Amino acid sequence: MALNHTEFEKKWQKKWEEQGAFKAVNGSNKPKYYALGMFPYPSGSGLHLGHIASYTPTDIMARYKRTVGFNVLNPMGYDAFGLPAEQYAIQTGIHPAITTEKAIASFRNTLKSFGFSFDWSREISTADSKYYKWTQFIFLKLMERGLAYQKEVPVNWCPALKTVLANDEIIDGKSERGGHPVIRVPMKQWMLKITDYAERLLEGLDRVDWPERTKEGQRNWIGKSEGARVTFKVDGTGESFEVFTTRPDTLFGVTFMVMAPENPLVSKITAMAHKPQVDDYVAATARKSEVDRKANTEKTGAFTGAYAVHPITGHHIPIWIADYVLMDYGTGAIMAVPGHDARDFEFAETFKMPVVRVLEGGDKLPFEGDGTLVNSDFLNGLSKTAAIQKMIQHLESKKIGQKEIQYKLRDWLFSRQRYWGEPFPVVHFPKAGMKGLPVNELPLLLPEVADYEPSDKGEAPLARNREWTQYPGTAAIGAAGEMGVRETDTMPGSAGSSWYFLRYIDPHNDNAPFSPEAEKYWMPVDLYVGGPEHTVGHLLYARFWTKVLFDAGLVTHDEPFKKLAHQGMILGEDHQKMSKSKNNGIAADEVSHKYGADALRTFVCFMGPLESEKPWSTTGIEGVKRFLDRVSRLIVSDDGQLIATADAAPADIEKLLHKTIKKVTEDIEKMNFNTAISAMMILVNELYRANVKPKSVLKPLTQLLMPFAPYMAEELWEKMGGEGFVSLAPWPKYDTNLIADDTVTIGVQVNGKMRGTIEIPVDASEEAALTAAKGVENVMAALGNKQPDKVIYKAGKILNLIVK
Ligand code: ANZ
Repeated sequence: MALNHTEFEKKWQKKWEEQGAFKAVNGSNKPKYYALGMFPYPSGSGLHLGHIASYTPTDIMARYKRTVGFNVLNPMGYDAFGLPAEQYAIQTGIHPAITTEKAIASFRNTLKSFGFSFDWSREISTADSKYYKWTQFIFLKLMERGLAYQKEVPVNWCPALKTVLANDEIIDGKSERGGHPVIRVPMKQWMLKITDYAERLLEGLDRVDWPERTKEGQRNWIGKSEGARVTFKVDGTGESFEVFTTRPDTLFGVTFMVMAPENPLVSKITAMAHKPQVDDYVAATARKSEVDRKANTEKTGAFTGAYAVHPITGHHIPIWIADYVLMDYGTGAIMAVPGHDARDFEFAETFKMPVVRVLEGGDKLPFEGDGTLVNSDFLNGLSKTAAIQKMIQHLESKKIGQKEIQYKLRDWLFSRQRYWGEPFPVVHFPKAGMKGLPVNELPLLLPEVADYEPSDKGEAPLARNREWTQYPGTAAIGAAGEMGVRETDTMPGSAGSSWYFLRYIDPHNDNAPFSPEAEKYWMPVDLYVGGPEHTVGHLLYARFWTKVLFDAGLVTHDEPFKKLAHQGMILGEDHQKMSKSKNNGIAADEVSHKYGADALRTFVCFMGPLESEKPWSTTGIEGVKRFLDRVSRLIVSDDGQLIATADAAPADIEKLLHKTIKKVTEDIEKMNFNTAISAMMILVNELYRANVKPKSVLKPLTQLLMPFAPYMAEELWEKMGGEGFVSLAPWPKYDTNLIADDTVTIGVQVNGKMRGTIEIPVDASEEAALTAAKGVENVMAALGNKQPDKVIYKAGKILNLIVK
């Protein structure tokens, strides 16, 4: 029997809390470190392993940084508005606030049991009016700056569910939940002008330490395209229209034009004889979801009977409509160049349209690569890049077009016809128009309603509390003597989460969302950890709001998250994604009851590199548990007596201790937690082999273990007479003299090309060198994850691996 975790977990939780061990200090002169895990949605189904996998790394960093002299902020809260609580309210009639409060209480308990070193005095909930007061305040700032507006936009409306659905909630034109048909209907919605920030959202990515694929994900989502706008006249009418093209060099290859079916010009230019087909096609398109339209299916379309005039050659070009052209990108119309664009080519094949080559290259058309211009008048002989420049100059000088930059990014649809969200602090007056509430009327509390269900027509539940919606205007807001109607939509879940990291820094401030001093000191977040699924949602919105607050002079940092890391998903033991239907789920609290929070925390780190997917393994956690028990057995006997000794450590053990301190320290700094744990395991094995239990080694070992297994570390530290909390004891230092002499850093080559370095003992065996090299990601990649066919090793000099 080693130490029993159920006995001491509660004890240390209580002590940490009573003594405020993890309180972050505002107004400290120490350097700061702000570690943040993405706050959870407090669902009824409780905390899952993914949460543990995300909060453990931030906690390790927070715990480590405290012991090396930082004032650490490691807060926790709840993203508490959202659909599930509301759905539950619809079914049961229980107010979502009650359900949410219950879920939060359960989350809080579970989170506490894992020993995370959160500063609980800073806990927040986005559904708390003390919090959402400031979400509403920030919305007013957006409104003041012209970044919030209302617009009729086509939304995915599901009549059966009576709600608007996001694109990813629709599969094959049907709702993911229930399989009900979804249609596109125009509805008045709040939009936030994130598109105004497209360029700055791109630029800022160059200044943050984020995983490259996440940055790339945001770049693609923002989707910057450089090209030109070109004007075409419609033959025989006074009308003209513009197209956006990234390939103005191909203007001589245009053989037809295509407009989005929703383009308002379509009805004006369609010839009488073609009206029936065009109308049919427009109606058919309206029934399609955006996802289906973007899917690369068979090309369909209809001819309008109208012709455009080529701005240079004067040729007449037929104008078609087709759903592969989208209304909300560019100008909602394109010039089609089937010779050099695959989609236009397919369309031309389907409708038997001419295809003209204007660039040389490729053995058949369409040819989408680079080449020399042909059949193109004054562009002939130029390269693609040069031709683009020359054409833009030509268009500008003749005033038939200009250089243009387009972004794929769309404005952010910011309203829901729902109950459980922040009410908009906005009133609509018949004459004075739309007005924001004065700040002293915030928070605008969510009113009581008779039922939570949205109506058939998309009318929001709040609209049914008629008394609440009435708002008598005042001179102060420029609507004296008028009766106004409150906005009855609510904000989406992503509102509260777009700034919560700023509230933690000053969570009890009733006069401002946060103080300028707190912002200057604490921001930006030094380490943010969460799932990669937030790449283009939350992470982009949070950056946008931060930039708006920066422009409003409320913050001094315009990028909120300096370093970002994603925890890899924990898979079931069957290597599949955990899911109810596969019944392969692992409940975090069950595991921690059985093996202890320390074992679970250590195991999620030991399973593999932070960012990679890792399958759960019961034998794995048992192994980690055994390791922790082995550590405690070096220090206390089964009946709880101290058995670690005051003897000096043998020289080789002492050396190994210092190497271990170095390795663990460096690994934690790099968030290579699995290798840090291996290093400690080696030290423990050596202690057993040498059959010694010197406190001079075991105390620092306990310190190294503290970020991973904090409860046990406290308990053992106390037994060994350590001073105060091991959680706050200064991190052990290593003696460079003790480790300097016998290790070298040597280069590792794969097929003669340098791929990385390893640090190994001067006299390390070939086998040891090879093992170390396999821990270097670049080397493994160059080996294609295969065994080398030949190994050339010169001890202390170089390791060269040959693969055929
Ligand atoms: C002529 C052309 C020739 C084009 C060629 C491409 C290749 P990205 O890079 O994604 O910005 N386009 C423009 N607006 C569109 C819309 N609303 N719906 C669908 N397609 C649209 O793509 C820009 C290109 O996509 C534009 O350049 C246009 O086709 C098309 F060899 O113009 B291109």
